[in-house]
Amino acid sequence: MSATAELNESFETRLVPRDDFKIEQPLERYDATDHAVWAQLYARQAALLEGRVCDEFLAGLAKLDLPAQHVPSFAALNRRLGAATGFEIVPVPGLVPDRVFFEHLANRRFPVTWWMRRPEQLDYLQEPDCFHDLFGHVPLLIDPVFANYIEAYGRAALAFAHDARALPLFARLYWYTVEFGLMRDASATGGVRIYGAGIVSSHSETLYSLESDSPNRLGFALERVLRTRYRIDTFQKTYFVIDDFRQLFAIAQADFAALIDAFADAPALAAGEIAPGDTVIARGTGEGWAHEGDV
Ligand code: HBI
Ligand code: FE
Repeated sequence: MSATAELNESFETRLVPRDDFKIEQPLERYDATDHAVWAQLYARQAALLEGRVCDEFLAGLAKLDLPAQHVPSFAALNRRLGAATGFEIVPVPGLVPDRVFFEHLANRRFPVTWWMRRPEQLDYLQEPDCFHDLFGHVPLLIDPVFANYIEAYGRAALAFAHDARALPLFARLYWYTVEFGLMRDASATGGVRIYGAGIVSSHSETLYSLESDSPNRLGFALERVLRTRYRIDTFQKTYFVIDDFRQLFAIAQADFAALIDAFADAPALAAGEIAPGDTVIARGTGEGWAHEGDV
């Protein structure tokens, strides 16, 4: 084998995932476009989030000291994250199998996709990229109560990883909290702030989730959320609003065996539906909603 081929091979093997899908972050693979996309997204979200995102996120962002101008080195962030809550960023090639994902969370490891979206995907992409995973998720892992929720969620989901009926329920809980959650805040315009990473990492959904008349905003109720389908291709039709992160941590201590037995085989609610017993903070107009396509 030539020296070049050998070099290429050792380079490529670092991107081949192990059983836990962990790779090494290939820092030298980021080009000027990747860094420019990071810088553009970072500047746009940092300017937008003040007054719109929960205080814990901004505190975490400051403590993490994310670089504004270039894609961060995960190793540098891990020193600050580890010191705060013992969480560790694990570089991965992209979406990982559910069981692998839950195993990481249960052990206070958070999988972060290494690659950056292209400039033509600034506003929208369906799969997680490095900006979504890092900017969206990692600042809250600095918060001790939220970090405990993520671990507890991972443990609970892992305990039912053998039960195919359980997965849709755990996926809905993750979706409507970690990805698209809102939090009450009497001091905020409209009385709520964002905390879900799918919103925090999206300019347009930040504005839509807080300011649009279209979506429902409902008080969080665990049994309700476990029964509610969601959208992966458009803005959410419904957002669930928590009081604070202590409420989330308490939710993760629920009797999931009983909840799975009660709800796994029951018909689910459509993403935009309002049901008897809901705490309606805002009833959405439904304007612009696609009718088909709930997951
Ligand atoms: N993998 N990298 C990555 N990120 C996720 O958010 C993710 C995943 N694999 C599975 C998964 N999420 C789902 O199991 C949860 O959303 C429930
Ligand atoms: Fe995410």
